[in-house]
Amino acid sequence: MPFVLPRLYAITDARLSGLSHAEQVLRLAGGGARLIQLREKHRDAREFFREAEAAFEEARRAGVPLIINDRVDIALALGADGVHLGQDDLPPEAARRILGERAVIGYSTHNLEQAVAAARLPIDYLAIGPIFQTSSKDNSDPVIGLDSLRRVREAVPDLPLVAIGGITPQNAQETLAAGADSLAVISALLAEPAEIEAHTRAWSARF
Ligand code: TZP
Ligand code: MG
Repeated sequence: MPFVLPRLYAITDARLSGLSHAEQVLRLAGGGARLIQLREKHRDAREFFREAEAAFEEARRAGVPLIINDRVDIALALGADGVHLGQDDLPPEAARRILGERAVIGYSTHNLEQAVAAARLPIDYLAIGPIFQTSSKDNSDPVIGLDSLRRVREAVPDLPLVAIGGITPQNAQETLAAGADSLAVISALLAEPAEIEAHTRAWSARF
């Protein structure tokens, strides 16, 4: 599936939503999400793989690319569209060797220095954050704010840039104006499970 980084990048959270990853994908895709990441921090590999299989089926049915957080092995086993890696995961060069040229590899950074270093890596997009306060990540790095986002944009002009952390409909526009190509969002989409589709539709229509 050709990779396009859309304005909204939806990320699943089974604890927050109380829903399976498959059900979240169904609702997010139903609301018009064009890129979804499965993020699972509490289940073991066996359980996550089973869930990811079902979620991948829903994503394929909806024609939405699916990225797996952390787990290169699960991304490979599923044939998912790619993987999203952090500073403590397998290095992007190793993931590229495993997954091949066509896989999408995203990489999280948390400050200017990391972002500049990441520009030399074999990645398809760079994520930077948390931009604002977030409660969706345990042991979150310090909030960097919009000024840092602007500095990262200037220092790394050529890589697609995803902003993450505390992004809401209220601060989305200024985050895009500060240089983000895409907004990665968990709680503003998932915190009210019955409204996931409606909230996603509202975001998709607005941005
Ligand atoms: N990485 C940096 S902040 C964050 C991650 C995974 C959580 C973003 O979630 P929310 O609820 O959109 O702030
Ligand atoms: Mg990670």
